[in-house]
Amino acid sequence: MVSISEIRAHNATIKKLGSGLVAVFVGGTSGIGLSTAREFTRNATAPHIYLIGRNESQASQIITELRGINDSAQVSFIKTDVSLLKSVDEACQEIGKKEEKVNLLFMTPGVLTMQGRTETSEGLDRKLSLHYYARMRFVQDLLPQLNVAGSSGSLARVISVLGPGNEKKLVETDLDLKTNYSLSNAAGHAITMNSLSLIHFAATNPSVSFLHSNPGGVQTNAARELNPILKGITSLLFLLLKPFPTSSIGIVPLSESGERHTYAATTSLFSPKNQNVATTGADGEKGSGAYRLGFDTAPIDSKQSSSVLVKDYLANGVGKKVWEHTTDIFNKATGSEGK
Ligand SMILES: *[C@@H]1O[C@H](CO)[C@@H](O)[C@H](O)[C@H]1NC(C)=O
Ligand SMILES: *[C@@H]1O[C@H](CO)[C@@H](O)[C@H](O)[C@H]1NC(C)=O
Ligand SMILES: *[C@@H]1O[C@H](CO)[C@@H](O)[C@H](O)[C@H]1NC(C)=O
Ligand SMILES: CC(=O)N[C@H]1CO[C@H](CO)[C@@H](O)[C@@H]1O
Repeated sequence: MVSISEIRAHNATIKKLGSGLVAVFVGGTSGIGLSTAREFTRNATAPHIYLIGRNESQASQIITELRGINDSAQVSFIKTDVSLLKSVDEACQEIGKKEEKVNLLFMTPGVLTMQGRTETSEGLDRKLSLHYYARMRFVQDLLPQLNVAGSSGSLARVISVLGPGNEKKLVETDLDLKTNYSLSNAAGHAITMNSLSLIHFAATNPSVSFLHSNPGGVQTNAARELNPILKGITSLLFLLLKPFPTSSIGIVPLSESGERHTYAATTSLFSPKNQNVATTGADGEKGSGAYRLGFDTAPIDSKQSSSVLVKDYLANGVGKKVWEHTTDIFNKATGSEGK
């Protein structure tokens, strides 16, 4: 467990990373994305913040708020539905026109829905796309800019906030769950494939680090797409759990989650050169900067069953198979492998 005092002490030193850090927040107009954007803006000097999401009126309030927090910040909003890979490409092209380097790609888009498989116009389940395919497309598209940052010795980091520690066995013959769809399969596939593909990216981009972070139980409005009864139950559950210390049950208040993720986004502890097998918990590849973090902002134990599963999948070629599948999906949806 990284203590909150340690986290705050570190966050007060972010200005040492230099002025003009470029940070892209996908899903940054609500929940953990917004909370992290706030804390990052508070402590960075003249950062360029990009918020990518759908809600323009919400975004304009947030831009005003972030500029109020630090008027040296440049804040831009790119309005798009990121469940479509073609829209991801367009958003990244827009960023690429303005920025030579990207220091941080922070991804939280998602929905908490009880609906079954719901296809986008590109033939992907919307939830699986938001949780996995679209996120990996952002990474792929912004790799040139991330590598410019990393190879000059600056911060270069990707964080996908989902659920390491909860990796599950994959239906290997149906990775995009065309026929084997269930909510539990969709959750498991998104989580396991995030871990495997981030490790894949880390192995081929040695100056960039790739973090898969489990936020623990954080109350966000991802429940907005749930039906009212479930929404009530979710709220009640959070209310009941509130009195317990966060360390015992993994419930992290939203603002603290922002502080924790700002720390994860900027600490040198998770830079590629500090990587070793013991701290990643799953990545057998020495020299790559892939990390799976628990709700306490510490790497997940390598002996945990989920870590063992990831390690086995890497050793048995399943990681490679998942990446080939992902590239195939990219090609079908966009007609190109990306930059
Ligand atoms: C940075 O972060 C620390 C801890 O979260 C906070 O106390 C401080 O006011 C922030 N702002 C600046 C400009 O450092
Ligand atoms: C967009 O944001 C505004 C302001 O926060 C909110 O009132 C509205 O419900 C949001 N719209 C959607 C579709 O989420
Ligand atoms: C996946 O779906 C196919 C076809 O519906 C079925 O035959 C198979 O048993 C399922 N596999 C798993 C692992 O559930
Ligand atoms: C941490 C940091 O750089 N904060 C800045 C926020 O904006 C004001 C006004 O431009 C700067 O003076 C601060 O340094």
